[in-house]
Amino acid sequence: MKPVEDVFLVVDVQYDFMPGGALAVAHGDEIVPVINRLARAFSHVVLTQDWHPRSHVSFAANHAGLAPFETMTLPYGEQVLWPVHCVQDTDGAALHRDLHVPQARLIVRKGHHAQVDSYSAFLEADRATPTGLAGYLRDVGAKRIWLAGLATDYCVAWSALDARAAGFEASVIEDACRAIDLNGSLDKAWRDMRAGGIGRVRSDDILKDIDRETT
Ligand code: VGL
Ligand code: ZN
Repeated sequence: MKPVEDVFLVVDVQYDFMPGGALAVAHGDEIVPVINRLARAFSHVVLTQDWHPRSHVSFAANHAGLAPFETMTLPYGEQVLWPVHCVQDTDGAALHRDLHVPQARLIVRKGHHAQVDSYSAFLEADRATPTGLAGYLRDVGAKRIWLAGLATDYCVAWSALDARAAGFEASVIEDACRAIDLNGSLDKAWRDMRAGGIGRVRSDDILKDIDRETT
């Protein structure tokens, strides 16, 4: 078991990001059993949930003449326009039913402000509005954040970079993530994360330590 200073941050394991979902991430469902296995190594788990009002500024449908995956400039910068996804209290916004992490003690819902997106679990896209997660993690004495979930190149990468900026060590468990990969976004995300001092590990690296302890 990892010490209590280690927090497993499981990002956006929601139906709309699964194959067949509104903003499907290829093979997104394959990470669910990997995350369930990894969760055994952590006493402290936090989940995130993308959670938008239907009027959300990131939805192409809310901008006449623009289509999903085009971009537009908003007051806080460039915004990719997405298909309508993870609308508050819809089935698509629900966490995958096969995700079994009973000890998870906090679910951070993000993207709830209609005019601001939030890929990051820490800071909204205006780069100014905190979600409260950094304060929570500091309060509970967290030091290292281990990230998994969807999508590698958006919500996972932004959360990892912001975890680091907030003063935590951060590592992404690459086989417990899947990417959207829009216009080279996945390569860029890994480059940015490497430059930002984010670790890149595989689930086996974590699980073999655990198995050694229990055998
Ligand atoms: C995400 C795009 C829009 C994600 C969320 O979870 O990576 N990507 N909203
Ligand atoms: Zn979203």
